[in-house]
Amino acid sequence: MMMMMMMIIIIKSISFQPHPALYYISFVHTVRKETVVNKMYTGSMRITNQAFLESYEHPNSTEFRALAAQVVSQVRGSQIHEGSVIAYYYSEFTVPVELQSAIDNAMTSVDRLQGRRINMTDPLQIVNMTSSASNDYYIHTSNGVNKSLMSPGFPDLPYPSNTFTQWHLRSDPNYVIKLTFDSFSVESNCNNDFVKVYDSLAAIESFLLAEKCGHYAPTEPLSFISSRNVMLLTLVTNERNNFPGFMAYVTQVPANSRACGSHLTGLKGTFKSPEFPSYYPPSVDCVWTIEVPAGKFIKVKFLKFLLPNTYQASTVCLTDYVEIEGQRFCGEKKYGFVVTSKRNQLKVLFHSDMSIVDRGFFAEFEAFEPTEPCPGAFHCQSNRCINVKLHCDGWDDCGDSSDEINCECNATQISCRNGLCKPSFWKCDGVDDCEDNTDEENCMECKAGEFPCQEGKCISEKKKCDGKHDCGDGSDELNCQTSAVVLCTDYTYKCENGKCISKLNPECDLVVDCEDGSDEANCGKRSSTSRIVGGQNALEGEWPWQVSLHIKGAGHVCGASVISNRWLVTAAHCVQDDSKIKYSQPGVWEVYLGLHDQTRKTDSKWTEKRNLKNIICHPYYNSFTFDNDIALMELESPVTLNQYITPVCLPSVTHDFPAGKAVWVTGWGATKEDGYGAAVLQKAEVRIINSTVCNQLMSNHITSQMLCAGVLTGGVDACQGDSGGPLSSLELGGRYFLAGVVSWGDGCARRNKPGIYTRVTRFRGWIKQNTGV
Ligand code: 4AZ
Repeated sequence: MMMMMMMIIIIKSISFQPHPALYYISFVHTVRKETVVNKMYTGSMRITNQAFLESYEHPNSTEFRALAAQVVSQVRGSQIHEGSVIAYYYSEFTVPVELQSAIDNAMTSVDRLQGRRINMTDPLQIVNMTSSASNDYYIHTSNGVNKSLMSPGFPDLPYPSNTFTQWHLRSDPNYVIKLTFDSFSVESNCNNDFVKVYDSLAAIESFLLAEKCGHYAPTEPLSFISSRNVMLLTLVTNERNNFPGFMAYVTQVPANSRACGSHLTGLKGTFKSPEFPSYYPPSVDCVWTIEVPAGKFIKVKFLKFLLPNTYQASTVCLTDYVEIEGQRFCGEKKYGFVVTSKRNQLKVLFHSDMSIVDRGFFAEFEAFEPTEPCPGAFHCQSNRCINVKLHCDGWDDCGDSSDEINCECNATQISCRNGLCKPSFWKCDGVDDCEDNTDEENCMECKAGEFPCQEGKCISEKKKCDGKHDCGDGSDELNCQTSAVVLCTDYTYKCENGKCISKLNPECDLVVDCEDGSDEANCGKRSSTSRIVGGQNALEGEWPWQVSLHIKGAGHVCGASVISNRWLVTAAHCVQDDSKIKYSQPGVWEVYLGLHDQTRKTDSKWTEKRNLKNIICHPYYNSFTFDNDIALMELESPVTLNQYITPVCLPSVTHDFPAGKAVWVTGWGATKEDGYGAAVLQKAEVRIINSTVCNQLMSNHITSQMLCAGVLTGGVDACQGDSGGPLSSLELGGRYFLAGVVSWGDGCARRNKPGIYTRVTRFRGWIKQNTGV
């Protein structure tokens, strides 16, 4: 496969002063605005006889410079001639006003060169050369003035294809610029569309503060501060997948507000990097001196820590770091860390260099008695203090497993060979919990020549896949490659002609198993290639069966899944009346299909809003036990199915979603227990959990109409607002099936507390009866 990578070459530019502030001053004094004008042009060319080298990512590398020089000389000599490197160029001319149209004509003629015959003797074979004037906006902010800027077309239209737009931002002298994004939604692949923020007035990579793409929820602040009175924002887009874009505002803040650090005293306190949780400014040095009462020691807990580690291969932190007693910390520390000092004074330094910034850190300090580093708690080797109950409970709570070594396992635990103890119900669950596989050994306790049934019985190997249910639990007829026509039972798949086949999950697996082909008919598939708690932003069009159910005038309440152009599946508990709202009445709802971002429900061109004609709640829904938590919704008028609105496949009654299988839960629900809903659709990968194990974990509340899925270590789950939404399972044949409907749980993302879903296979007949789907 041919890789197409990009590089940005500045072909001609006015001479930059090395210091951005000086550059700005010289710009103001040397350019006589009334007689000359700056013209910027951007474009791309494909060089077909060069392989893309890693070093082309780095404009300072010898290879980049050599190729750039070659491109410049060849382009200047008009020797444009066929692909593995795409070079984006950026040309700037300072020309007298009267020559403006002449330069436009000259740059347009560059495009015509692409039609020229390729001269095989040219060192670089260049094709597809395009150029267009870059869109440049110049914004000068002053005291008390918020200036807003938007990507082209925002908020009514997606940003255009193949654009290069620059916003040159300036503030008054002795002020710095603060750029804050209110809304940000750009294609998630930064190789295609991207936004860059520079601490300079021109796109000079050594002043690059950040390159951004994807989506940012309003709960994730995105703002940047310059080191001087200039900043540059650029937007580069390619020909495909145009997204809503962004809106931001620019303000100026006094340059001295960048001062940071302080003297901290007392028994405990907190401190953070400048602007945390937003991005810290470049080129700052902060010092915090912590002093606790004499005789006590200091512990500093970094609860959040996000610093770039630009030189990944390097063990030393060279660019941005926190330094304590000569030790430097950088990079992203997902679980935080603790530093202790055996003195009552401690100096914490924070350094950011001139480029690439991140969100920084948030830390707590506290004094402790030298004899008691963790009063009343267990002291980890990592210096963390944890609740004593977590010691030897099978979970790594210290972050370095020091709470799980040298433990004596109790009766409810497995003794792993490596000395760890793990809960017994993790034995033989298909996951190596011991990390030395002890818990997954000797799981098949049948004799040679015998087949172990799922529920423990052993039968002769010969009886497997013979079309008869010898195990009694159907497991001997699962995973059979053949599709013999057999007697219809609870475990067989029924073709539309009434005949039954023995093969497991035959529908939509790209193999015709039924004589009438009915197992391969009516399959939905998403065409996109491309919170849930612990999830991440979904890509636009990634889950095109996801629906947002709104109560008119109140907003998002529940999720649902598209199963045809007029029917949705949701949870019965979403449509139960309460004293204020008649949730069971179609008239109170409005539903959004093809929605990605809740804040853009009215202006996204891929979103369809519908009223409801009918709601069918399962007649046996039990509001105490949540048994049969499923309902159907009929749209008032059908929707046109497309890339953003596609039905999910419905699994047959016998479709098996085995324990351990990775599946996806999606929704706009709370991103933490008792938290707020997400603006952008969230997705999280969870695993199907064995029902017996789940029933033990959920105090015997799991019925056979429920399916459990989650991550038992905690941190990833569906939550309030995700209810009714899909649990999607990718099956053989590349299609997603609706394994579950988000139903209930004990809180959200708690450990050993899986999410509980309605088991859709149990309702296949009921859905067909009521909808015809
Ligand atoms: C809810 O209230 C809810 N953790 C949905 C799912 C879960 C918990 C609560 C599962 O809609």
